[in-house]
Order: sequence, then C-alpha cells, then structure tokens
Amino acid sequence: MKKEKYSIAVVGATGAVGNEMIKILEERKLPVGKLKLLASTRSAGSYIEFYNKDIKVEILDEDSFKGVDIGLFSAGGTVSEKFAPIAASAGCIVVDNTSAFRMDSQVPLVVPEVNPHAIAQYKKKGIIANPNCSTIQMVVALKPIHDVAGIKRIVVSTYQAVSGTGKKAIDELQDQTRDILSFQDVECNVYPHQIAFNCLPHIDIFLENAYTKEEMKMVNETRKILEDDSIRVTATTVRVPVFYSHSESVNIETEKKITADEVRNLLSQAPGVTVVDDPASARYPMAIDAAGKDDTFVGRIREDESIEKGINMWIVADNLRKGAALNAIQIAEILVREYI
Ligand code: NAP
Ligand code: 3JM
Repeated sequence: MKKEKYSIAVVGATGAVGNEMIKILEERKLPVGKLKLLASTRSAGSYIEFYNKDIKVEILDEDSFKGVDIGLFSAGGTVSEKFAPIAASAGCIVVDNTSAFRMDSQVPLVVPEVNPHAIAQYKKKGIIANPNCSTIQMVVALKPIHDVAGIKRIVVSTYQAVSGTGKKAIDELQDQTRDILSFQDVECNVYPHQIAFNCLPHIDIFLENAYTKEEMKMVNETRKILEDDSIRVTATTVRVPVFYSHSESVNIETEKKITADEVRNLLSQAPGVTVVDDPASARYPMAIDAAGKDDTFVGRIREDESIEKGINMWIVADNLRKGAALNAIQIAEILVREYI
C-alpha cells in the first residue's frame, strides 16, 4: 500500500544545505506529511518556515527517527557516521550528503540523471549516498558523452564557491570583502588564508599522495557513479571568492573520436543539462547565472587540439542545489515514486 504522505527528517536543517533542502521540498511539492527539523543544541528551539508554518528545530538524538520514512542528512561526516546507521535501523531510509559512506560498496552513490538504477541497492544498509558537489555536476555532463564515445581520461580543475563550506564561510567572504574595501585588518577563521580577492588550491585536507581529499573524492566517486574503474581521473580543486555555484574546466580524452558539434548536440538533449555556448556573443556558463537554477550549464565546448580525440568544456552548477540539496531530493522523489 502506497502512503499518501511521507514523514521526512532534515538533519542539519539550519545549515546552508539544510536550508536549501527545506526550500526545495516545498518547491517540488514532495508529499511531506510530517517534517522534522534536526540540528545541534546551538540552534535547537529556533523556528524555520515550511508551507507558511513555523516548525521548531529539535535536537538530533538516538530517538529522532522513529516513524520517519526518509532522512536527508547534511550535518557533517561525524554526525552521519553515528546517526545514519541509527536512523536506518529505525526503518528510516537515509540520503546522506556527506562523504562518510560514498565509497562503501554496500551503499549506492547516486545521481538520478546518471545511475538511478543504483538506488535499488539502498536495501543493503538503508543508506544512499549523495556525491560531492563537484562530482555531481561533472558526471551529469559527462555521462552522455561516455555512453557514445567512451571516456578514457578526465583532467578537471574546479573553481568552487565558498557556500560549499557552509554558512560560516559565506559570512567570512562577506566580512573580508567589506574589511578590505574599508582598509581594515582581515580575519581568517574558516580558511587557512584570506579568501577575498584570492584563490586557494586547497579544499578539505591534504592526503599522503599530495592530492586533497576533495580531489580524491572527484576521482573515486566519478568512477563509482559511471560504473567504470578504467576511467583515469585527475583533479585540482580550488576555492575562489564566489558565493554560489561551482565552475569547472574539464578536459576529456575519448576512445572514439567525437566532434565539438556532436557533443553540443548530445548535451542539448541530455537530462538536467543546458548548453550555453555562443562565444561570438560572449555567451558561456557563469556562476552568477547558474545560482538558484536546477540545471547543469555547459559551454566553451571545443576540440582539444593537442590530442587526437579530446574535448574541453566549462561546466557550471549551483553547488547547494544540484550539487547537494536538489540531488538528494531527486533521490527521495524516486524512492517515493518507485520504492516505498
Ligand atoms: P553548515 O552551513 O555549517 O551547517 C551545518 C549543519 O549541521 C547545521 O544545521 C548544524 O546545526 C548541523 N550540525 C553540526 N553539528 C551537528 C551535530 N553535532 N548534531 C546535529 N547537527 C549538527 O554546513 P553545510 O554547508 O550545510 O554542510 C553540511 C554538511 O553537508 C557538510 O559537512 C558536508 O558533509 C555536507 N555537504 C555536502 C555537499 C555535497 O556536495 N553533497 C555540499 C556541501 C555540504 P547548528 O545550527 O545547530 O550548528
Ligand atoms: C563538503 O564533516 C566534515 O568534515 C564535512 C566535510 C565536508 C564534506 C564531506 O566530506 O562530507 C564539507 C563540505 C563535503 C562533501 O560533500 O564531501
């Protein structure tokens, strides 16, 4: 028997991603019965509006998931590691936005436009992982090309917005920009260096192989989602002083020759993609245009003249929407439509 309405919990409801989730649940009219908003003691007791009603934020604890159908988690890896299994054993299906379970072979890692069939694997642990923001937008654009021409290698450099680090980082870019323009000293609390008027080739921690963890997320998650471990991926991830939307320069080498026109045609029919590629009139994807939108925008599509079978492109998407909250809610929509 299908339910008419589902009980949903948002874990990390007061954060940058959580906030966006609540907005998108309303926009896309998910059949939400009860909405439970969960956070830490810092913001428990505050209220957030949902369908013109103020809902009280509660403290996350072991008993939070009784009777909850779907839990949308975005309160960091440590919280997910502890509470996702607790939620799952209470019968709540977890859609986890953190990196905690992404590479677990018992947990599907899903982008609905790319591998929706993987959702069926949620039954193993009761958890579905949402990929990293930079991975999601890249695979949405690359999947149709991989299907036709076979991608052998990907070289990606990212230009990532501060909102990917959360609310405190949005404030830090605002404060530093204001302080610099008014000749005041700058305070750095979130990032190790000034982010205003700067670029930091450092996202998440450095690993033993000299890559950052964010870079290795892109490498490993891309292969898992495209279900092809033969694809070679190398990434450089950079934080830039942009508030919303990540941009990426992506170079691919393919098995079969594919022309720039063929890529443009393929992508103009691809789900979740909008091609913006008219250099003659200075039209290409830009962070400020992608912010607040659902699609992944692709432009600057051109053949790589340094190799026989290569393509360059520029991929932009709203990191809090397609990169996080929207992708998670698209997964919840499929669960509701096809599984529960
Ligand atoms: P944020 O703005 O800093 O918000 C963090 C949220 O987590 C707040 O609601 C906070 O509640 C809550 N929280 C923190 N510690 C908690 C605890 N011990 N118990 C309960 N709630 C706790 O961060 P954000 O940008 O929304 O990101 C949150 C997480 O989502 C990240 O850490 C990351 O793992 C994931 N994320 C994923 C993607 C993606 O690409 N899929 C993108 C961005 C972020 P309080 O208000 O009580 O502090
Ligand atoms: C995006 O708990 C943490 O340290 C969260 C770090 C984090 C992640 C992550 O690793 O889950 C911050 C921002 C992500 C992510 O999506 O991978």
